[in-house]
Amino acid sequence: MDTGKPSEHLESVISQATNVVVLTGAGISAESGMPTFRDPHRGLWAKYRPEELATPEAFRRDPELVWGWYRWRRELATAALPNAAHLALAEWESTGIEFHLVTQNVDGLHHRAGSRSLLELHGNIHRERCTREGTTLVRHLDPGEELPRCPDCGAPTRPDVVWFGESLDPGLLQHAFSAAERCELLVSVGTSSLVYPAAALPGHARQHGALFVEFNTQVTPLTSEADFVVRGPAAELLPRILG
Ligand code: BJW
Repeated sequence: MDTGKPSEHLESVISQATNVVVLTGAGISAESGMPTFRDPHRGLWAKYRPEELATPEAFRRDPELVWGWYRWRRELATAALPNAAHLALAEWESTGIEFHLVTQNVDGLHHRAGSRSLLELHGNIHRERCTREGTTLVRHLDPGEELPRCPDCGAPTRPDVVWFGESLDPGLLQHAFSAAERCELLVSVGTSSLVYPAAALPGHARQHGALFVEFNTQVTPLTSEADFVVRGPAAELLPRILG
């Protein structure tokens, strides 16, 4: 573990905290085999253009292409297993402290690890949403199937995720920011802290008096604001420090 700032008190800060918000990103699922977005070699955006796959315009232009990509990612997520970092967060929540897990991930691995106080800010890849009625559903999709359609009204469905330029669910966002205002410790894990509004959560918590801890393999734009930095793979270091 290489800590960018003094870390001798981190374990005691964590063990004494009674009101915690954890913000996670794709890095926490990396050791489950899920690709991150912005890794320069293996990241999704190194191989695919977000404008062609993760915007409402892209879906209007070519829904088959977008659905093909999401079906592939859905299969990856289904085959993946929660890793030691997902499990450590679920265990932390189970100690009974005031705990909110805010994730940008759509892979469903936190839920499968047992986390319950979970806010999925960018949606869930296992859900579809009717483009006409806005209703959501979870069902198996066969790989060769044509464009999925709503079983009630027949309109095309889309992945129930938040694309660039789309608003996040206002209720979820309000819940996350209000939890950040009240917490004494905000821990970010495996996010590049580039995508807003999620990236504003640590700053919001700090403005309201919280300490901020960052777990990441790399420096991010928020590293210099962190009270503690834990540099290295989350599945190894998070369980060790929460231990
Ligand atoms: C490890 C590790 C290991 C690796 N252990 N660590 C304010 C300012 C500037 C811009 C905006 C703003 N407000 C809105 C915007 C526009 C836009 C935005 O933020 N753009 C920026 C890129 C500049 N935001 C939006 O459009 C949002 N909507 C919105 O704000 O609506 C209102 C509005 C609209 C337009 C204008 C103004 C207001 C919506 C954002 C939706 C993001 N959608 C995606 C796809 C979701 C569906 C899907 O999965 O397919 O969400 S994009 C992608 O990025 C995905 C992620 O959730 C998100 C964040 O990525 P994340 O999780 O941080 O992953 P990476 O890959 O970036 O980072 C991984 C990190 O892990 C790295 O740091 C590694 O080092 C680390 N790591 N292995 C620990 N083992």
